[in-house]
Amino acid sequence: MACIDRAILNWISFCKLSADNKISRAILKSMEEIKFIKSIVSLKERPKLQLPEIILCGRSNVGKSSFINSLSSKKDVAKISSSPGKTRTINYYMVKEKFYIVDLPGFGYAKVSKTEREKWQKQILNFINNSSRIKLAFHIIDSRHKPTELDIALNLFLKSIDLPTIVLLNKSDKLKQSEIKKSLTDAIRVFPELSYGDNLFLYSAVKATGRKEVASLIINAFS
Ligand SMILES: Nc1nc2c(ncn2[C@@H]2O[C@H](COP(=O)(O)OP(=O)(O)OP(=O)(O)O)[C@@H](O)[C@H]2O)c(=O)[nH]1
Ligand SMILES: [Mg+2]
Repeated sequence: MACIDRAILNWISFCKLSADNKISRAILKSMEEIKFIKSIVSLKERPKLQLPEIILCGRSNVGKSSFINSLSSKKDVAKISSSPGKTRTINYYMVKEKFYIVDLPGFGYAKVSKTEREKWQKQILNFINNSSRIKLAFHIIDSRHKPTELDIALNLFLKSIDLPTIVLLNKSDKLKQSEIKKSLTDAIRVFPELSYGDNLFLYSAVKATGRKEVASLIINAFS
C-alpha cells in the first residue's frame, strides 16, 4: 500500500534529476538559513505565520534534532541530547519564510512511566492528525536496528492519514558496508512501499551522508 502520492513521487524524481552540484550548493546555502522560531505544547500555540510544515518523527534518540543541525551545518540550531528524551516540546524551525521543519518529541522514551509515555504518544499523534498544514513527514529510524513495533505503528498511522512520508535510516556512519545493505533490506522488508532514493535514504547527521539529496528534495518541493 503506497502512502506517497504520485505528485510527491514526481517531484522527488525531478529533484534527483536536477540536483547537480551548482544547484546543490545554492540549496545547502538556503538550508543554512534555518532558524528556531518557537516551542509549543499544543496546536493553538502554533506560529501565526502559516506555512507548510514538514514534521520529524520517530523513536526517541534516533537523531531527529541532530537532523536539523546537520541540514543547517550549524551545530547548535537544535538542542540535541546526550541522553534520550531531550525533546519534550514541539519545536518550530523556519527556512527562508517558506516552510517550517517541526521537531517532535520521540516515541518510546524509556525513562518515564508507561502512562506518561502513552500520554506523550497520544499528544504527538493528535498534533499530527489535527494539522492540515503538515505536508510531509520524515520518519527517522536508527539504521543499526530493524524497524521496531513503534516504527510499524507510526508507519501505519501516517499511512492512515495519507501523509506523504520519507524514511531516513540515520546513524549510517556507525555501519559497516555489509550492515548498510542489511539495514536497507530490513527497512524495505518491513515497509514494502519504500524505494531507495525515492522515499528511503541512508543518512548520517554526523557525517552529513544524504544531506545533499534530502536538502534538495525539501527545498525544491517547498521553496
Ligand atoms: N553517530 C551518530 N550519532 C548520532 C547521529 N544522529 C544523532 N546522533 C546522536 O544520537 C543522540 C540522540 O540524538 P538526538 O538528535 O537528540 O535524537 P532525537 O531523536 O531528537 O531524540 P529525542 O529528542 O529524545 O526524541 C545524540 O547523542 C546524537 O549526537 C548520527 O547520524 N550518527
Ligand atoms: Mg530531539
